[in-house]
Amino acid sequence: MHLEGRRDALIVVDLQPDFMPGGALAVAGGDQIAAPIGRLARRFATVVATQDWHPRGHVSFASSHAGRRPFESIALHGGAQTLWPDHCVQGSPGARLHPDLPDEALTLVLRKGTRAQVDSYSGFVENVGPDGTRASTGLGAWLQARGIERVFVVGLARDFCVKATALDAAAAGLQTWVVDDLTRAVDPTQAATVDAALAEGGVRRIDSGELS
Ligand code: VGL
Ligand code: ZN
Repeated sequence: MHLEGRRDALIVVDLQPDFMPGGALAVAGGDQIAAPIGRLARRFATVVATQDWHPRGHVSFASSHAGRRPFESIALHGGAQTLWPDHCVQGSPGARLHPDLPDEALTLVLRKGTRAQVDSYSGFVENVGPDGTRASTGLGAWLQARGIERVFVVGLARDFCVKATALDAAAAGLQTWVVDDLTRAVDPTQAATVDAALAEGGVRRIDSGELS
């Protein structure tokens, strides 16, 4: 596939130390994709980096719910919320963007999950909030205002924020690819389920070696 600067954007999802080995919510192999994503970013004229950026005591943290453990699920705002170890706390080292992501190549850094009572896996639309709706982050309109028609999604984690971001990009009318070799999953054993959801949502998959 031939990249076209005018209409293509790279979306780098949550490339942050807390999602890498040694981090608070470590994703196996997360560190292996940082340098190649950094190199790929230099080839795009439009690069959006999402940054998970939670206040202390965030509703997605198991530590915020008495008696709950990480990776349990609770009912929240009429939906289901997985509980996580404390991660990507605003201003903490684990919440920084990975240094292999060249700052000068980033067009937009979009912080998400910033509201204490609402999580956001997707860079486009938050998870369900207290009013029962999902709030837009504005990213779809931002991309459309720049004439972006196609987006390529990389980063962490494939089964949560990459999946949600790609599905919402496709739902926003963008032609959407997940660049498979530049993602890693929290639970790789569920890959078939994630792949089916992506296909169902109209998201295509590609390897970085196919981009020219
Ligand atoms: C993510 C769980 C909690 C992700 C973020 O980036 O996939 N997963 N917060
Ligand atoms: Zn998070």
